[in-house]
Amino acid sequence: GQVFRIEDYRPTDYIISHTRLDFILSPHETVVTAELDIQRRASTPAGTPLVLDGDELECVSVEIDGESLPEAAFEATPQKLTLHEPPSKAKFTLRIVTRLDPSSNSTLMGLYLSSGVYCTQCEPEGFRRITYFLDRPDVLSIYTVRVEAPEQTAPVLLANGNMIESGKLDGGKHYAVWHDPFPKPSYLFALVAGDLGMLRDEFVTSSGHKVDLGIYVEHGKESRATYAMDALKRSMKWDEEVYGLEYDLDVFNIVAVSDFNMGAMENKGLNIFNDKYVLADETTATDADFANIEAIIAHEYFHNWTGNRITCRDWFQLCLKEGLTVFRDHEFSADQRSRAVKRIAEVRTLRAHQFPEDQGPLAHPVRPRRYREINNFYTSTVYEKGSEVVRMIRTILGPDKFREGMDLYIQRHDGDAATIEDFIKVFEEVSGTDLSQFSLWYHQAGTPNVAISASYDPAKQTFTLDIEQSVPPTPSETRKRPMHIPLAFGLIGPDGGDIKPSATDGATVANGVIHIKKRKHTVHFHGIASRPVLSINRGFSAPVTIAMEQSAEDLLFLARKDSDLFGRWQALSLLFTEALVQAFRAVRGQKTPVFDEGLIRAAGEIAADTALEPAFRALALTLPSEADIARDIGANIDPAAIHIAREALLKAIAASNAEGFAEIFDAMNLEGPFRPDADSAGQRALRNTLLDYLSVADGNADRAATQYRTASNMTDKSAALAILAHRFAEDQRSADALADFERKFGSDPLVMDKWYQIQATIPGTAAVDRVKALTQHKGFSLSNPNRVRALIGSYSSMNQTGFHQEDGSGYRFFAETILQIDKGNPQLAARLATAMRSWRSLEPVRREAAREALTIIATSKNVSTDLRDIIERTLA
Ligand code: DPP
Ligand code: ZN
Repeated sequence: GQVFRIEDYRPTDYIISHTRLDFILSPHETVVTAELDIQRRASTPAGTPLVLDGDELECVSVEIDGESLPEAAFEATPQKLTLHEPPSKAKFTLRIVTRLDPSSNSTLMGLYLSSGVYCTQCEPEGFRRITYFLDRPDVLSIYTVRVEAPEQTAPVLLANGNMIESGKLDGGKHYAVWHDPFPKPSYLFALVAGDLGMLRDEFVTSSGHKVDLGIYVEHGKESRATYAMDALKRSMKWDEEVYGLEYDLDVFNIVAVSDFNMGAMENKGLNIFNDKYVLADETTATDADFANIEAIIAHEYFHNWTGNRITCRDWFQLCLKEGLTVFRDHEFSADQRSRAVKRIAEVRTLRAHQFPEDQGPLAHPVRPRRYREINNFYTSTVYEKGSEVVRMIRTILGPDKFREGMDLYIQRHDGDAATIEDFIKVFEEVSGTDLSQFSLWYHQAGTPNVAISASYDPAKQTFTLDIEQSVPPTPSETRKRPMHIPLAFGLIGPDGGDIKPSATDGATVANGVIHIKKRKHTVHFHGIASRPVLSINRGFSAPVTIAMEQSAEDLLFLARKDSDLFGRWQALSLLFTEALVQAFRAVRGQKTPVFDEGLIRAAGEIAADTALEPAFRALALTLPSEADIARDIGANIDPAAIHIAREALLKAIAASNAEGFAEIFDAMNLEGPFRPDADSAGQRALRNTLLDYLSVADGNADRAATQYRTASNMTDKSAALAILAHRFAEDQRSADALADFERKFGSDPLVMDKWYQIQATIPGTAAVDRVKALTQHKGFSLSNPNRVRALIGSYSSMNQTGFHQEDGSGYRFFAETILQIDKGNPQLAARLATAMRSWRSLEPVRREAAREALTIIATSKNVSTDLRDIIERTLA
C-alpha cells in the first residue's frame, strides 16, 4: 500500500474559502450538492490541475460557475475528481452533485444511519465519502449547510454552528440551514437528522454570552443524559477558570448514537457521541461509566480550542490536539475528583495499553513520520503518551510558565493548522528554555528505561545515585539518543518525612525533580545525616520504566510512609509485581508459591487505614492484572501459570486478612440515595474489592449472591455478578444471576454489554466456546462496535487464560471473527487485531499458534488496508 511521509508535506495549490452543502436525505439515495468557492493560490500557476479526494463516491454532475463541464474537462472515479484544466481565473465556484446510500454504509465513516438516525463521522478521512473535497486538515473553509428531510422521520435537523433558517416544504418535508462562522477542516463537519429526544440547558460564559446546550438521545432516555449535561457545564466553567477559554458559538449540541467507532467526536458545535459515553443513571451505569462520561464530555468540549480553533497541519500532528486535550481532560478530572487516585488510574491505563504498544511491533513515535493508514494511529501512544509529554513540559517549566505558553499558543495560532514545532516553540519562548532535546519525546519511540543504583556513605553523609538511561530499539529505529527525563523524587528519612538535601551535584536538581539528560549521571546529595529511602518517579513524572534494586524492606517502608500517595501505591504495586513474578516462576517449576508475611500484612493495614480515602485503598488492594504481570515478565509468557500465581496471592491476602476485611466490609453502609460523586464511588470500589477477597476467603458465593440480589445500583450489581460468574460458575446462583440480569436488561444493549463482557472474561479454557456461543445471542451483532468490543474485545484483551490457549483455538476463532468484521467495518477489525501485538513474548507453543492465526488473516483475500497494515506490522 501507499506510504505517507511527513517530509512530503506541502500546502495545497488551491484553497476552498466557502463550502455550501445541501443534503436531500433519504435512506437509500441521499443527494449531496456541494458548492465550493475555490481560490488558486498566488504561487500556483494558472491551469494547474485540481484533484479532489473521494472514497466510494458516485458523481452525478460537475459545474463551474453555473456551466456544466464537458466530459473531457474532468475525470470522476469513486476515489478522485480531477479537473485537468481548471479555469485560469483566481476564483471560481465548483458545484458537485454526489449520490450516497447511507443505509448500506457499514464502515461508520462518512454519512450513515444508526438506528434510523442520520449521522456522520468525518475524522480523519470520512468527509471524502460525502463529497469530493481537499479532505485534509490544513484546508480550512467556512461551511453553510442545508439539510432537507421528511419531518415525520427526521424532526431534528442539526449541523455545525448556529441555525440561521428553517421551514416547511411540500410533501411533509422540512429543512434547516446551519452556518458555522469559524473556518474549519472537513474532518470537523457533522450532520445529524432523525427523531430524537432532547435534554435542554444553558450556560452563560464568563463574559456574559448565553449558550444553548442540547443533548439529543433516543426518546425516553432524556433523564439518562443529566449527568453528561452536568459534566458539560462543569467542563465549560473549568476551561474558563483554568485556561481562560470561553465557548464561541450560540449553541452547543451533543448527539448520542448507538453505532460509533470511537468514543466521541468533537465536530464544531455538534459533538457526536457513542451513547455509552452519554447515557447513565444509577441502575444502568457503573461508577466507571460515570467517570468515563465526565472525562469524554470534557475531552470533546476542550477540543473546541485545542483541536478546532487550532487544528493540525496534517495527520502526523495528531498528538498536537489529542495529547494536549487528553492532558486537559486528565487535569479536569483530577480537579473534580481525587488527584492522587486519578493519577494512579491514569498510570495503570498507560502501563496497560501504551507500554505494551511501545514495547512491541506497533511501536511508533508520539509524532509518527510515516503511515499507511491514518485510522491506525489513534493509539494510546498518540493519546496517552502524548498527554504525558505535555505533562512533562509543565513539570519542566512550572505551572505559571506553562500557562503563559498555552496563552501564547492560543493567541498566536488561533485559526491555524499548526505543528508540534509550533507548540514547542511557544514554551521555549516564554521560558527561555531550549527544548530541543526534550522534543525527542515526540520523535523517538520506545519506553526509556532508567537504571538507578543508590548508595549511602555515612562518614561523608552523602547519598549517591548512579543513573543510566537507555531507550530500547523499536521498529525502524535502532539507534536512540539520550532524552531529557524529569524524575520527581523524594529522600525519605526514618520518620517518614522528606529530607531536604542541602547541596547536590551531578545533574540539575530543582523543585524535587532530577533532570536526567545524559546517558549517565552520578548525583551526590550532601549533608544527609542518615540513610534515606528513595521515592523515585513520584506522580509518574516521566513515562519510563525504572530498574532499581530496592529491598522489600525499603519498599514496604515507602508503601507505609511515603508522603506522596502515588509513591505509596507505586511501592506496593512493585512489591506485588515482584511477588507475582516469583510466584509465576514457582508455578512453572511445579512448586507452590509462598509469599512474604510483611506484604500480606501491609495489604491488611492499608485496607484498614481510615486516614486513606476508600478509592485509594481499593486501588492499592487491586493486584496487577494478568496482562500487567505478563508484561513485567516480558518473555516466554505462560498465561495459565500467571493466572495460578495471581490467584495464589489473592488467596494468601484473603486468608490472612479475612477477619479485618469482613469487619470493614460489613461496616460500610450501602444505604442512602445513590450519588455518582468520587467519594461515593470510592466507597463502592473498596467494598467491591473486599467482596472479591472475602468470596475467595469464604470459598462460597453467599456474599456475592446476596449483594447481587440486594444491590440497587449497577456498580454493586455488576461487581457481584462478575464474582459469581468468574469464581462460582458451578454454583446454581451464578447461572441464576446471569439469567436474571438478561431478563431485567435484555432490551437495553448498553447494559447487556456488561453481561457480554463479564462472560467473555470468565477465565479458563471453556471461554472460547462460551464466547462463540454468545456471538449467536439474539442481542449480539458483529456490526455494532460496542457489542463487538464488549464480547470479542474483552475476550481477547482481558481474558488471558481464555484467549491464549495452547491449542490455538482462541486465536483461530479470533482471526475468523476479525475477518468477518473487516468486511463491514475495517476500522473496528484493525483496532481489535492489535490484541495480538505481544504475541512474540508468548511461550513457544502459543507463539507458533498465534503466528498461524495472524498468517490466516495476512493471507486472506480482500483484507482492508486498515487490517492489513496492523497485521503486516505485527508479523514483521
Ligand atoms: N473523537 C476522537 C477524540 O476526540 C478523535 N478526535 O479523541
Ligand atoms: Zn480527542
